[in-house]
Amino acid sequence: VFTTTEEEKIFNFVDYVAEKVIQVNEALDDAVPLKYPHRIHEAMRYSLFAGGKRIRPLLCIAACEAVGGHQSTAMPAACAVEMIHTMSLIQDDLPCMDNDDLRRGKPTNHKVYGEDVAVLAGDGLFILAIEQMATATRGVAPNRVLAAVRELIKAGGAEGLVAGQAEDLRCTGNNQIVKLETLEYIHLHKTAALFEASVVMGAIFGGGTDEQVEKLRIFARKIGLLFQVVDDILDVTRSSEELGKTAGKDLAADKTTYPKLLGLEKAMEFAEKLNGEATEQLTDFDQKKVAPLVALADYIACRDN
Ligand code: GRG
Repeated sequence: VFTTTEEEKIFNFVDYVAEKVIQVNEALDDAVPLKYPHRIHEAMRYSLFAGGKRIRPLLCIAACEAVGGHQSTAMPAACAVEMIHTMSLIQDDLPCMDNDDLRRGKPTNHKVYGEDVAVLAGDGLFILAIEQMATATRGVAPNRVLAAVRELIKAGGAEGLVAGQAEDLRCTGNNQIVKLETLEYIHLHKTAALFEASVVMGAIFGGGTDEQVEKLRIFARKIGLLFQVVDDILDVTRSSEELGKTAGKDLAADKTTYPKLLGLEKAMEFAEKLNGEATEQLTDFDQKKVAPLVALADYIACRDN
């Protein structure tokens, strides 16, 4: 929605996302060119351009802008976080992990390139992400670059994604029902950690104060958890929608979910509470500048895929 002058422009989320996704895709295209050896770079690009929603880069850019920064300073971090996300999906799909044939409706990386190349493609993306952060960032004080690199590494490693995945694997199978605290631990590490790194890195590169960075950190953790609670709710609602059309396969049958532990209504209330607590962190910010973050939180709360 637009009015006459640029100042009066009302925030339009759809246009914002469309524009930023194009810019992120261009930056990723530049960051991961198809070069020698071709097969490994092709495999890296295959998963990177397989239709991801780009939520983490969008959060990174929106956080940078929320503290008054320009997106160009956050773009290397936005690309880096998408590379780490992509590598984690490639690894998650491997036969030794979830053994999935499809991701985003397309054959998984190892189905197309073989397990050996898929592992290397993941490794290549992980290392390139760190290189991006260290070399592509322009005009940012070295202590900020270092702080951001630390955030990303922490989110990826055994205090983040790796910890969440390890705990998830430990709790999977044999129809185990895990405790609420364990479920929360898994989601905070598998999902919220990278949301947190995305937002915190954006705020660091945007020149945010320590206080702003910490508020945005809490915001990101809340919406990271919210993302998973909504995912669990969608599993249930999609399953019951499918009941009419198919034999009624329960999409969430073999895993513990928030609706399973809390009931659907309480899970929905929890999602609402998380969204409220997240946006509460943004009250002291310039409301025009945080509009994209607020809209992203609402999108995460209300998404249907
Ligand atoms: C980082 C060294 C290292 C290892 C990775 C395999 C692994 C360890 C972690 C798995 C992490 C994982 C699969 C988390 C799930 C995260 C998640 C919520 C995925 C879906 O995110 P969307 O919906 O995905 O943003 P799109 O498809 O839009 O990109």
